[in-house]
Amino acid sequence: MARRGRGRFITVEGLEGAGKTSCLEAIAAALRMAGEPEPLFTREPGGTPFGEALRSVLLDPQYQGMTAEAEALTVFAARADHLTRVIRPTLEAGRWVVCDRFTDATYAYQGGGRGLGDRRVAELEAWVHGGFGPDRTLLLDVEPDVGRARIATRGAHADRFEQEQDAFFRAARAAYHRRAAAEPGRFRIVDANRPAAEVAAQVRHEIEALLGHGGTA
Ligand code: T5A
Repeated sequence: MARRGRGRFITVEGLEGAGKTSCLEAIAAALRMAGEPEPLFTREPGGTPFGEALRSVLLDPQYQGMTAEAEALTVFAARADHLTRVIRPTLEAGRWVVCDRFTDATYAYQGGGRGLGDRRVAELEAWVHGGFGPDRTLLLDVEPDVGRARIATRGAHADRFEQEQDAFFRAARAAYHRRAAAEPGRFRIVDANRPAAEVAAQVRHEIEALLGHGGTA
């Protein structure tokens, strides 16, 4: 039997409440319809026991005041473990990986929101994953107020990032837009201010289009 080629690496990005978690089911449905094996769904920060432990620290409001540098290094420490132990081996085995946030989130939140700038993030990116990156990134673009209102209906305590002010999220969103403009071949922007069914329909369409361009690499 012919060995399957490398799987595709899909990332989903956007601000809090954009609907990233909700859109994972739309991605799964599109792949199922196309007869692709179930992808590996994972997330950042997280995806390994070590990464999930660092996620708990990063989201914990008791660490309010963590420096931007410490935050970026912690995110990349989790990512190094995730890439080596989960993402790369899964792709090499021919399976798709769908990741809820990846390095574009570091450009948005630490580079933009915290003001660390692109250069520092790019240095860490070069060290941790070099030229490796997603095949397709779906940016669920939402107004910060719209996303915030959705999160508020959950009634859960705000995590360390959710406690940030509007200026932080506006800067993160602007950084996402710069990333998308710089790499139009990789990014697809989905207007996530619309009703969930419309967002899911566009997400399915984007995955079908990707499959139409060769499916498994
Ligand atoms: N982070 C992460 C960094 O700072 N740097 C990094 O490098 C990385 C990788 C992770 C945090 O870490 C930071 C960013 C984050 O602050 P997280 O929990 O993974 O936190 O991310 P969140 O964005 O906080 O996840 P959320 O669950 O809050 O947002 P989602 O996943 O975008 O939204 P979702 O799908 O859970 O939906 C939220 C609610 O809105 C409803 C849903 O039903 C749900 O109730 N909803 C809609 N309602 C109306 N219309 C729509 N279109 C809707 N879509 C969803």
